[in-house]
Amino acid sequence: MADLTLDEARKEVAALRDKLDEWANAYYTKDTPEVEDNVYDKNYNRLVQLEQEFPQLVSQDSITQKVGGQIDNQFTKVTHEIPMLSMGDVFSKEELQEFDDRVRKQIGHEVAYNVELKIDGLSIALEYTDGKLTRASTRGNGQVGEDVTPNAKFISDIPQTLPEKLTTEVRGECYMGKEPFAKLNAERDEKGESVFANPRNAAAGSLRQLDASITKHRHLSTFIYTWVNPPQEITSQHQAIEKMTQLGFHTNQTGRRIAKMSEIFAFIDEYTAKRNSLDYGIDGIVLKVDDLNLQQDLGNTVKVPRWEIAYKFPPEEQQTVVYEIKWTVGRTGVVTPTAIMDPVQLAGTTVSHAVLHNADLLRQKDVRIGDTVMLHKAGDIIPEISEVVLAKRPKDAQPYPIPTSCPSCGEKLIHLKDEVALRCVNPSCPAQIEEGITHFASRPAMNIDGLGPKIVRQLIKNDLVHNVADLYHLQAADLEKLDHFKDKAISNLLNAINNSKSNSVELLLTGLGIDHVGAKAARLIAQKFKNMAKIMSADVQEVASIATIGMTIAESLTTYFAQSEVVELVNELKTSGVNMDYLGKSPEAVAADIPDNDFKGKTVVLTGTLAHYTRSQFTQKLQSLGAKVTGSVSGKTDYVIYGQDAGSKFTKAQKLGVQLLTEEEAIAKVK
Ligand code: 3B8
Repeated sequence: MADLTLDEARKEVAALRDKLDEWANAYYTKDTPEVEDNVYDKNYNRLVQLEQEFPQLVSQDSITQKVGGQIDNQFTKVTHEIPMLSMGDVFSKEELQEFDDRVRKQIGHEVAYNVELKIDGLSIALEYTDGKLTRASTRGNGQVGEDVTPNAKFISDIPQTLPEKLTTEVRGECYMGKEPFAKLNAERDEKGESVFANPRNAAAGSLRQLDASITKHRHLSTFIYTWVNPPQEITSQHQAIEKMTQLGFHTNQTGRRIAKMSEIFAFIDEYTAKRNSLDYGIDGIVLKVDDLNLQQDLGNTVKVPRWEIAYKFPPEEQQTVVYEIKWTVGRTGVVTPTAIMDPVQLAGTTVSHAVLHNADLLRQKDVRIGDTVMLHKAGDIIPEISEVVLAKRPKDAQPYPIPTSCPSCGEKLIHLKDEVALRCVNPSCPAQIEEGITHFASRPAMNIDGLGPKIVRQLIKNDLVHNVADLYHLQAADLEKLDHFKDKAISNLLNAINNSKSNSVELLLTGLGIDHVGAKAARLIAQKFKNMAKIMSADVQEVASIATIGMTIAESLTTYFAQSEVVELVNELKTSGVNMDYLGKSPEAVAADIPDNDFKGKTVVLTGTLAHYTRSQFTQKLQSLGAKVTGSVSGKTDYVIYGQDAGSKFTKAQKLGVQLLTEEEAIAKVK
């Protein structure tokens, strides 16, 4: 950064402030965040860093000079006699160590901290007069908040009266648990209403309702963590928590008084791992100097207390540079952009590609070639670009053009009905045919060894195949036309194609590449109907009556087979000798062959990240032992096997009393 000129810094600061103001406004007053928290934090910290480096750029209206968010003028205002500060935060253990170094230096000796979970909600202040709840308010901008007293009356864990006639104020976090959050969003989605991006926003949107009866139905909770004016005999944070608990406040019981930094780091590791299995969201750990007198000695800066700090969990994100945007045509003609980037390590894997899903998203995120982008993993798995780092955009970067014609066949691209997807609807588009045939030959489908994308491309280019049925007409003389394709390779491929004729029908069904009908659905359908003729004449209801098959699959299947070209294609395959019957062994017959073991006949669910096997390896192993591996936990589940970062399935298993096994315990049983 030292190499930035003042002029460059001024530009970057202005851009950061614009962006942060907009995001903060969306976050605080509309309760609809536009970016992930970590993106906001990164940008905010960058602005702080620049303002430190270039103090002449600090201005009163910079977001760094305000506390918290904007206040909304629809609510009655509440002035906080004692400001509601926010916390300073750090993002690494090193910075946490530096915080402890500063504290010890200022105090002159070792100190003990009360270590608490950082609940992901919004701050709330509760004032009691003679033991009665008289006012509840939000933080607002720290000085002035909003009066939410009527709303607080509908939060069941907030005591309306205290067992002692105290006139006092406590503060804490108002949050929505993961389950009520999921339920609320499901209901909203069903009604066609917008869903909340995260529990924090759902909590804010539910508390800050002018019509308090809405709050009543939202299942909010609180964790109270600060006693603003405790009685004399309370001398530490942990005592304050204990006494507030006795007074009937809902407090978080995971807090611990710890003096050693090594133990604090262990606490962090413990909750980094347990984070997903808690019933409520946390985004870090809070360290508070436990002794209230020492807290006073340390005091506050203008913005944050000096005696406490928040350690935020590491955002699993990375910066990298986009050097190409590639458009690919899928099996169904959908044309999608993929950003190709300098490879980076991200949450355990090397990532160089990020699918942008559709042209709209590319336009919205305005990703340009040469741009530096922030990458994270959606759902912990799929690499996704969170945003472009505008400060690093090359001066000559141009908005990326959205193609109007198919990159493969050149036909005009269209939007079907109300789809966002761009589509090539040319049925003879080579890219679509190539994808379709490659899929047909792939391992989960007809499993034709040696028929990968390269060979398929050549077959199409040489006009040897136009659809999957043509594969079965190929002769040795045809294959001689392919590059570097000699006798041995030719006979191997012809053999593989010939062998595929005797596959059980579910593989053919998978290979046809019907929307939504993957290998699993195909197997279930084939098991039920036994042969292709019956599958083709099945009606929607019959298909949907299969357990775990829904209307989407059923409708897709029946619509597909209603097309005359499809009927023709299947007939052609049949004439070529492709098997049309279900040959699978019955599950009972398969099970009878398996020797007794702990998993035979059991229903098992895998969750979290496994350390020793991939999900599919472990699933195969369990299936080979006669277990049924399913995706969701219910009363019928016998075991839940969990790895790192197990989430809602783990919690549900605990609730239902399903036996939980660590990956290691499960492996021990398998051996
Ligand atoms: C002082 C103490 C702010 C906070 C605080 O779980 C202050 O203690 C604060 F100025 O915001 N989100 C917590 C949490 C938040 C705060 C806190 N303690 N456990 C939280």
